[in-house]
Amino acid sequence: MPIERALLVTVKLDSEKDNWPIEDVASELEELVSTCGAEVVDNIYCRCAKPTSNLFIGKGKTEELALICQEEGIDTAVFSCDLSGTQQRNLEEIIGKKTIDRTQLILDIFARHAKTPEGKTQVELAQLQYLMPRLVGKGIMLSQLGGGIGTRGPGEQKLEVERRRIRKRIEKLKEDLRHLSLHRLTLRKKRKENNIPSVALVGYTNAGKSTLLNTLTASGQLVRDSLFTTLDPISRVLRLANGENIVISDTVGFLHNLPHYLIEAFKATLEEVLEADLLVHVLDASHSRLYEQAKAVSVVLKELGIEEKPIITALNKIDLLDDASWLARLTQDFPNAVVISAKLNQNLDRLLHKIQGHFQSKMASWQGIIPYSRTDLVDLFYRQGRVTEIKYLQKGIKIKANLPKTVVFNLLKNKEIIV
Ligand SMILES: Nc1nc2c(ncn2[C@@H]2O[C@H](COP(=O)(O)OP(=O)(O)OP(=O)(O)O)[C@@H](O)[C@H]2O)c(=O)[nH]1
Ligand SMILES: [Mg+2]
Repeated sequence: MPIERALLVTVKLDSEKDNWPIEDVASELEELVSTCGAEVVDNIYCRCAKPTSNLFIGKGKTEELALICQEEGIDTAVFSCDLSGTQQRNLEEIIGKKTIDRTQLILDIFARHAKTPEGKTQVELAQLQYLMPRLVGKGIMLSQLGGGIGTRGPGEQKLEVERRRIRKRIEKLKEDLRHLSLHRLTLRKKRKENNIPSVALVGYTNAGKSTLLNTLTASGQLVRDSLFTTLDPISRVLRLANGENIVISDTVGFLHNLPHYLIEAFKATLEEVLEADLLVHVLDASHSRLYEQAKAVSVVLKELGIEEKPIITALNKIDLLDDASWLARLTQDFPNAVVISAKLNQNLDRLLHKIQGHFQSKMASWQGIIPYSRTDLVDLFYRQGRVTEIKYLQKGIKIKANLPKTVVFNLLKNKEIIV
């Protein structure tokens, strides 16, 4: 099959307040298109004050695009903005070629990369949710005018049947996701009972999260130099130097201007992130848009309502840095970050040390004597901390342990216990 030839249309509205220059939006769009396996033939910039409801961009500009498509043998026009169904159809009519927007592009990549049933279910759900509002036809417009003779053609009926079918399918997919999520909830509950701390790797797509998980746990997770390689949540247990276990999870990468409902659709995948005790933000230190990417990640974390979670920043891919001043600037701007190379296993011990330090600061050593009527507490100590000494005396069970500070605090208030 010949390679699809794409024309990119990067649109920047005057009202957009983000700090992404149009060139950066364009080059990211280019990366997304290349990830889909298409060839980027040309990239047209389009600045406008306000989107129009029928075409998004101006009519003159659209006709110009039509001409370029003809001259350059383009198969597909890809817009960097989100288009409504009407805009997309109108643009397609004038341009005369398949016209898609950035969300469709992302969905296409997601569909290619989803491997597990859960990943696939989420992608299908997002695709259908994208499609639903775009299923508008002439028949519907007429029926909204009050119906009447000749307004209920077979076209409308077909559309209505289709819409009903999709709605049913959406419900079914949501139900499937609820089941899968329940299963993970049970696993997480078990972990929580055993007090295994959880760490989630977050970061911009392609920052090196999966590589980091692999190097840390030698787990063979798929790594590729393309966007959104990971779509399914993967968790592994890792033993720290102090003998404590933690669960570390890899997940879907973030992106600038990620459409809101895509985040919604991927909430199940992001559950590990939502529930994690600690986040490790992996940044690609060699990327020219590092600062914008870091900001985009903060925006997504905020949108997920977890911007307050403790976070350790890891500046990754330092093996690719040959400019010392760039590294100096980064370490100044991210003073608490650990500088690593996930691929070459550089400084990962420092990162682990930092993770360990974080959890240790939540623990305290405790010793005391528990009455025999409260052996449930001994169980709790084993589950939630580390018991270093246990002796069965006549007056009770003498215990030395490393316990979460919250547990120690409650013990201090307990009159049955001899400290
Ligand atoms: N040179 C170098 N390359 C790295 C390093 N870490 C990751 N990479 C490369 O960066 C690319 C992306 O790595 P992944 O681990 O798949 O990135 P990710 O963050 O999981 O990406 P998504 O799953 O797409 O969000 C791969 O080609 C890796 O080999 C590093 O420390 N140094
Ligand atoms: Mg990955």
